[in-house]
Amino acid sequence: MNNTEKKVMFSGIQPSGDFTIGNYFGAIKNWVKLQYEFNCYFCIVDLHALTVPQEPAVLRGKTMECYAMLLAAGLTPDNTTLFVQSHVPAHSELAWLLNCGTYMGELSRMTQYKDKSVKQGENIRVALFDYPVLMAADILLYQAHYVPVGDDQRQHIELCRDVASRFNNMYSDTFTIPEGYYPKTGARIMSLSEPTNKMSKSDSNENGYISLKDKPEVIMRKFKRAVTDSDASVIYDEDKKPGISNLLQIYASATDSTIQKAEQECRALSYADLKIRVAEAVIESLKPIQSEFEYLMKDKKLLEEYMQKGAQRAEATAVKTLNKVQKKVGLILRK
Ligand code: AQP
Repeated sequence: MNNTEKKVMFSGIQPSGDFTIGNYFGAIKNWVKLQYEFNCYFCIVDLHALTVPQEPAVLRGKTMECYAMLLAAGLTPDNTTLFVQSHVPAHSELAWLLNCGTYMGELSRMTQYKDKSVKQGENIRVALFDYPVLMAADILLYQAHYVPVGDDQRQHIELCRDVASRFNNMYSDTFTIPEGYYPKTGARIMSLSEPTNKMSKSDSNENGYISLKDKPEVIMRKFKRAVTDSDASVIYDEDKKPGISNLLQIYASATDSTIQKAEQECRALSYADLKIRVAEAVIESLKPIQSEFEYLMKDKKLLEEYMQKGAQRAEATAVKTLNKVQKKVGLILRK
């Protein structure tokens, strides 16, 4: 099947830190499989990262590293349009036009905004409130049928569908109405130090997450410190034993197995041995990615070339959609 016959898929990932095994087992590993089945647009969403304060030089560095990491994890420019969001200005332009048709009330209901704004204290950025509209623009520009996301993004996908349908009804069919794609094998990985919270790359406690760049000795040390419980049985029970359940989930993901099998295999282990077993599996599964990442990071020119080609390919599609929208709302297209 060639790309034009495949359904379109879009997803983005923020360069707000080093990718964690949460990002990898929960999203990136699936993207690598999906790139053969769908016409995929995957994107480093640097504009979304700016919704919270960033150090400019750090953001630039992380954007380059995240791009290299996606290639190292197995996305290939032949099968995926892999690009940086800010390289395609149509994202910001469509976001503005969609803003003109989105209601304050709709955005106020977004739970992620409510959660994240609490962490930001007094000076909450307008962009944090408006983030779901930019996300809608990201998706709609490519006429995406599917958006692989975690459960936490369900509400944002619904908003995107509402905004797109409203536009279609007001002006005539313009946007494909996308659907969330929730892969069965997608794992939700929790923090090692607070296993009731999701593992996050911007966690201020670096013992909470395993970065894809962590060296084997660091991975081992972090797992040895992982919070468990005062019991001694290796049983999967998310409510009563979140720490142990998380370790079993990570082990299952790293060994391409199921939680049931992981539980059977590890049942007789002490907590200390379980931590070592999980750490070794993670170290092993990250080895090829880490060596490919190191290799790619030595050739910035090649990375920039990939970025440029990815952006050109993305832009060719994005501009078509943007121009349609501009015409429909009454703007004169520049000749
Ligand atoms: N802990 C996780 N378990 C499973 N999946 C996860 N994802 C993130 N964390 C986990 C999935 O990774 C994709 C990209 O996420 P993102 O970087 O755009 O934003 P996020 O979900 O906010 O990820 P982080 O790591 O928690 O970033 P920060 O700390 O910057 O907020 C998504 O598909 C997500 O579900």
